[in-house]
Amino acid sequence: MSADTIFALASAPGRAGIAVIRISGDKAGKTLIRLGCKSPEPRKATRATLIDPTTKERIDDGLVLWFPAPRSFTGEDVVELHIHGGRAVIDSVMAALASIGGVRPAEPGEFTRRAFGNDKLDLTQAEALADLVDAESRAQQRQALAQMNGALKQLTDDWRHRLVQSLAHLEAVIDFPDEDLPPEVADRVWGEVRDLESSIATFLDDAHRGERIREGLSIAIIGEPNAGKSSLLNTLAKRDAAIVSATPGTTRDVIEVHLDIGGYAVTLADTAGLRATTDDVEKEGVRRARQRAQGADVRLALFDGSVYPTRDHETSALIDEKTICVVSKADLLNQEREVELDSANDLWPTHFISVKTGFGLDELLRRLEDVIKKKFDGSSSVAITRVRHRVALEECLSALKRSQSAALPELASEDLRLAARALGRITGRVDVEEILDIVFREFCIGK
Ligand SMILES: Nc1nc2c(ncn2[C@@H]2O[C@H](COP(=O)(O)OP(=O)(O)OP(=O)(O)O)[C@@H](O)[C@H]2O)c(=O)[nH]1
Ligand SMILES: [Mg+2]
Repeated sequence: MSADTIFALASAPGRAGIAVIRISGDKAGKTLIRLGCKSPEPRKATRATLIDPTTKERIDDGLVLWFPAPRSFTGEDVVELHIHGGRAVIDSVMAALASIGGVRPAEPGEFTRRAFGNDKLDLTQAEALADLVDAESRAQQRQALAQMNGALKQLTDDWRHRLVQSLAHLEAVIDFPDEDLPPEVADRVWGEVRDLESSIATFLDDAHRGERIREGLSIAIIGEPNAGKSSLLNTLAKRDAAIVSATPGTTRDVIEVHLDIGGYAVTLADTAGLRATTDDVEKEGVRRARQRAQGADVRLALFDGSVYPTRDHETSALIDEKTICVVSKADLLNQEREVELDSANDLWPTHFISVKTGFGLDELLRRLEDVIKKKFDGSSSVAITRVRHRVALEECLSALKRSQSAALPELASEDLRLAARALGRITGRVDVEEILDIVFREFCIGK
């Protein structure tokens, strides 16, 4: 059992109806006594008056929950205090707790780290917990919940189990060459290794869907100066995030807003108008615009409707299969929209919009939704959600490949051992210390 008992505000700081303070460690029960609470029944909400241990003054009237070890989130004795969410109440309860010997405020992620230490969850589940707390879209929420329920853990544990078995069989062949081992043992080992190799390769070939859902899809608006990019961003974001003006070359920096489109988190970026310029600041803006366009999952190429059907070459040159072409200022169009299709290039144009009248905006959003859904088609409930997982799986895969062409059985078995170790790192079974800090650093205090 850990030396210190820790406590932290588990709910968000700031004025609220209720605040929750969590206490974990072997002195958790003692803190209750010091606060004047009679030993409550385990796992039952109990009404209690909290008393300052030094002044004996009443500090709040609230609810107390008592989770004796090991049936608690951390696996240690845990107390939850549900108190009134005012600054003075929270401060006085925290001060009272801090005055008790052997009890101290928790570090970020310390509760979850203790839960991991007591085998209450593995690393992928701890990561999923952080993701669930951060989830902003339904897709992020669904993905985090599946991972928290152990989807990725089960898959990697299963692979690792099969790998360790094959390794054991291979070692038996090496160690007991003269024994009566059935001749097909080695064949079975290599059959299993090939199977694992193809399962892991297929799982890795996922177009980074899980990471995309977690981090959010990136959409960049590009186009010539004055095309109406910033106006479109503001309209989709429903706020004045970017400066709009009739002066071409207004936007210089990349301006990002976060949106939910069809249940998926999206980062929409407004960029500087693309044109050749001698202004150093604008030049840098154009460089950033191009860079952003390059890295985006989807591009919205915006063409100025006031000069339609003329279109600028800088933007046209960037049209590819990831691009949706849009003509702005449809309210100013002096041509019939029927001429919209230029037979020379069927990518051009697709959508007519006006942020002034709202024309075509719903349709554009629907189109974006379709594109995003198509990208995530085939997402299964198990996903690679972090680079850490991907790196480990890639290491595993190359060790499996190496093992099959190893010159000696001893070298092959060493490769299989490395492959199993790489899988073990995903759930935190091996080489744990080096990755623990990375994982738990993502947490805020009280989680
Ligand atoms: N009539 C009309 N004017 C529009 C529409 N959209 C944008 N504008 C106007 O077009 C001008 C340029 O708009 P911005 O959104 O600043 O254009 P931008 O592409 O961000 O321009 P830069 O940042 O300079 O590259 C502004 O005067 C807007 O009011 C529209 O749908 N209809
Ligand atoms: Mg702009």
